[in-house]
Amino acid sequence: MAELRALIFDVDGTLAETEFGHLRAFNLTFSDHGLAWEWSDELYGKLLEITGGKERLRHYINHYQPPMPDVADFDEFIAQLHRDKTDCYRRVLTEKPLPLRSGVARLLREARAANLILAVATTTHAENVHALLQHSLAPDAVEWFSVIAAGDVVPTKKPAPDIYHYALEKLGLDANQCIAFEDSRNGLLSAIGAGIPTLVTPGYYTQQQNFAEGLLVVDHLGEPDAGFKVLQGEVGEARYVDVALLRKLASA
Ligand code: XBP
Ligand code: MG
Repeated sequence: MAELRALIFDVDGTLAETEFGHLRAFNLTFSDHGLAWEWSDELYGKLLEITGGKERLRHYINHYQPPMPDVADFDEFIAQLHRDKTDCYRRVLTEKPLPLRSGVARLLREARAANLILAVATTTHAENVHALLQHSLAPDAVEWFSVIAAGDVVPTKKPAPDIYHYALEKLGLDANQCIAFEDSRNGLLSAIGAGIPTLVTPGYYTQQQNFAEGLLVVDHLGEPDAGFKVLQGEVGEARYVDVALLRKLASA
């Protein structure tokens, strides 16, 4: 690998367990629209196979055939539901900020201090990323990131590599100058599809998935006083993910 220049982060499940907030926002929106739909935690775990909120709604309607209102324009129905869900999700994040996962804030601060470039590559809407960064990290945290590649800027969502190709192009870097951070198989496939070595921190909905292609798999990034558990890969003496470990992994 070349010299490490940038860290590219997935958002949902990687920076925080945001899917709890997304699920709440979907269900509140269904209820606001008078829809007798309620996604359980178990069903949501299955629906997460489909990345992207609009795509997930469409899949749910097509495969689970819930009671449907009379809609003149199906695409517009999905689009409106999703716009309202995005507004609701941002309210959820603002009213009760979600905690970031262990080690995330520390590593982002260390990476900035070490002059590594920070970027985001996510399936979710950019406004959702901004809300999470502002409320859960720091008021100016959006500015910490040189590139926020999000949502519908590419035609095909993860596991397609498009969003990572887009981020690399905006960064002006090669894949081997970066490390990606993901929590799901779909995310891992997307990042490695673009050639980017990927560190995986599986989360609540993704811990049973296969991460064989990961550069390193740990239960979380960890803190000096609460280290990670290594699930796959070699870390030497390291007990948490820091810039030194990332540089070592990058040069191996
Ligand atoms: C995250 C997702 C997202 C969110 C919903 O996948 O699948 O779709 O659940 O986001 P990843 P939107 O972490 O792999 O990017 O409703 O804003 O689409
Ligand atoms: Mg994710």
